[in-house]
Amino acid sequence: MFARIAFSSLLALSCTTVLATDYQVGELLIDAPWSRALPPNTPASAVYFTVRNNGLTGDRLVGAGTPNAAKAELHTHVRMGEVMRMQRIDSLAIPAGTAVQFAPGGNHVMLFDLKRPLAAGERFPLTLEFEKAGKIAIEVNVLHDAPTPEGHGHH
Ligand SMILES: [Cu+2]
Repeated sequence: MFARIAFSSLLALSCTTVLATDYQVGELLIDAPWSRALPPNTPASAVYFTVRNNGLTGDRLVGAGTPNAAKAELHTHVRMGEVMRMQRIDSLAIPAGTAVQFAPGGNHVMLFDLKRPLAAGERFPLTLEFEKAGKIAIEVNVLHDAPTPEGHGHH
């Protein structure tokens, strides 16, 4: 039992260092930004992360940009009859005291016309713009798969 606890804290510690790089702007914390590794010539991709709002007032994510793609848009998924389709949104509320997930099948930052392929192990810069907190530059980790839950939630 003790060994198990010790191992999982060690794991959490190493994940925090390697994967779950946190970024802070004002009262907002951006956690573990990642993007899926893609074959060369894939035209579009998506970036995922978590935004925690530790403040007492709500904020909104209003834009994103990266030198790695011609265009970045905020997207979410909406149900259209039987299927979930992604849809562009102008902004997304980050209410006070909540953590808003950007994840496959849900909210994401969509990247169009990638300037170069995204290979696993690489990182690329992304700027997020919030209505109140302003802009923050983060680094996106390119991974084969979504980070494991152990990489999150240890804050
Ligand atoms: Cu999309």
